[in-house]
Amino acid sequence: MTWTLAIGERCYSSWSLRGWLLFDAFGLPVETVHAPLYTEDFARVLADFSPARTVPAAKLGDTVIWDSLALAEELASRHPDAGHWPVEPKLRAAARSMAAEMHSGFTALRSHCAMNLHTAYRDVPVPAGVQADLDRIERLWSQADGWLFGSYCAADAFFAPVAMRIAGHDLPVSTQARTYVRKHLEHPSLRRWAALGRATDPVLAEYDRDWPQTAWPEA
Ligand SMILES: N[C@@H](CCC(=O)N[C@@H](CS)C(=O)NCC(=O)O)C(=O)O
Repeated sequence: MTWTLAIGERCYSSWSLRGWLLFDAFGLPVETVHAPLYTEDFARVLADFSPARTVPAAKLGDTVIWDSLALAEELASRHPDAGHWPVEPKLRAAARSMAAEMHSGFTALRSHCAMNLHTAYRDVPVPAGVQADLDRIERLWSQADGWLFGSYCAADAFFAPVAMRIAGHDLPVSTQARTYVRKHLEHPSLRRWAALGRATDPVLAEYDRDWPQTAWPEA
């Protein structure tokens, strides 16, 4: 039996990207069903994933997981060798903390700079709240030597859409943070997700901004 994952539009749904990476980047098979954001079909698709009301929502038989952090933990429990968390307890605790902090925070950055894999912007203003979020992200990423904890883990999957926000808005970050963003741009799962999204997603006007547009950074 294979997991089914309800996702929104790949170019825009950052939580869907996290959920899908928790399968694809860890070698776990998953089938996707599309729940189109901002349409009546969204609720119709999610009716099969009750009581989920957001994407991602995962289903295996009559088991449903309707939150990305719960998905990370449940997949890690069910597939202990997949590598969702570092094995070393101190690193594992830090990785879980990072994923949880991302899951519950960075609201200024998230609301100012939506993930948009169709369109990249430049000369984006950086209000104080967004700068504070970037400062915190720099602090958390400062230990990264390659991926955050050596091998790609769930904390990296949680920060993948943050990296896409920084890349797609050309936000001012350190050279080290840029290197980490580039690792995400080059990750095979991320590249496949972005290519599929760009090929199949409509451009959603809700995500248009007045900032000057630029080419999406090449991986
Ligand atoms: N806490 C949830 C957040 C999921 C979420 O907010 N997903 C958005 C799409 S990126 C959604 O489904 N929005 C539709 C809605 O809220 O009606 C998680 O971690 O999975």
